[in-house]
Amino acid sequence: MTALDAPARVDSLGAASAVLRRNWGGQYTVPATGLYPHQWSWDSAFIAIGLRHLSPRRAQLELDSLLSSQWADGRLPQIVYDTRRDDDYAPSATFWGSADLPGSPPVPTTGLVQPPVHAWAVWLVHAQDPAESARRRFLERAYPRLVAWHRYLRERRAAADGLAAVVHPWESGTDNSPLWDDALARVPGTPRAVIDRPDLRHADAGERPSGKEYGKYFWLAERYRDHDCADVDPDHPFVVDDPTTNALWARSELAMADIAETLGHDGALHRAEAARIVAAMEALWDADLGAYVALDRRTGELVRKATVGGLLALLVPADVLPSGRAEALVRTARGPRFLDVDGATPPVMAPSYDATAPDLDPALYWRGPAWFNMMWLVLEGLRAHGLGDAADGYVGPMTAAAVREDFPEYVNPWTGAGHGTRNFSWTAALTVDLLSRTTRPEGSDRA
Ligand code: 2M8
Repeated sequence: MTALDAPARVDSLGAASAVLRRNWGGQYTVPATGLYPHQWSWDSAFIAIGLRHLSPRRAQLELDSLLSSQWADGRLPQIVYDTRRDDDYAPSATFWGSADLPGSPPVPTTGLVQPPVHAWAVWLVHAQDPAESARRRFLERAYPRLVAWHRYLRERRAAADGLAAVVHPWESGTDNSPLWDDALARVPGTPRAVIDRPDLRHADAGERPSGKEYGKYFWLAERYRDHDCADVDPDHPFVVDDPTTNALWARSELAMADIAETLGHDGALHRAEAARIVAAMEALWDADLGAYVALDRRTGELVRKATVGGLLALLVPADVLPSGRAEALVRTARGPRFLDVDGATPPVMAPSYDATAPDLDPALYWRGPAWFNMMWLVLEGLRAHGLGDAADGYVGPMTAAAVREDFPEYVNPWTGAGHGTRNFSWTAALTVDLLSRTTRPEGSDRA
């Protein structure tokens, strides 16, 4: 079980809850008041998963506010802007000018998306307090929006291969992952916009994407915006099937089945869709690495690098995965590339990138450091395959690092030393989730 005794747990829960209270803006929680002063899509989902233990109602509001910023085509935007803070983050709401784009919602947003973890978050929030959820008709409101969101992925982002592609590294949530290096190499780094870097006021430049990467990020964002964010640009240079996005899409379809059945609808279509996505992900399987990788749609080539996102099909039960796949993924997760359970110095948390890769950097953003959302997902994956005790063993050291380092954005996987911004919302929220569940003996293996 956890390394924390009962009083330490109570203190940790208090400290994590205080971060979430400070970052709450009335309708949603900002990821961090300085570095990320708006609403982020997948952050809100992870935050709601923690908030459900503190206030199911606030968790519902968090997701409701994001879902109400949906575009007419179903997309859930990567960022919903607070225009009072438009100078504090780049690219800004002014850069995107979403009001002028067809099908945009009344609130200013980016045109990009982030990984689809929302349906699963909605289900977990509902399941925490079904009576309150029913009273507020939470699922009734969320379900049609989630159906439209997943339809957007299927109809606008999936090609013949049936997998959802990302059109910008920001959409993967794993912005400067080594998975994107080759595709980014053909993206010009010369946007028309002047690149402002308010992020460097809040985080060390050595821990953020480089100026060169930002040039390419802005150029790609401009190109997508200038094509009305319409997903019809045949020459968009960055179109990549991302293992994180697709694994979370499959997991969320299973949650959609639960939501549909709770509402008296047929869940079978969603279960079939989850199976279809998992089958399509075969195109991303790399047997040598024992992980799913990315596929560059512009070259047709696999990007053969193991990242923590390549393990996330573990979130799908073994009977939906191809035979032997769950065992292979568990071996990789617990092997030298990630948790290294038999190694001399196993990490506190799984690194974001293959620990055996010579170019891993344990302090540089998505190129090596461990992230609390990814580790939380890995632990859920281990639990889904009967390894609840092994998963529980990480909770104490992981939450202790979160508290000791003031809820950092990410950490050195081996020392737990904090990096990036502090008082980061999903770190606090997932700390709340892990501690709330492990304090209830009957809850440790349940969502
Ligand atoms: C980071 O991404 C944003 C762009 O979306 C940035 O670097 O400015 C990523 O870690 C992403 O996964 C996260 O959602 C976002 C806000 O926490 O920050």
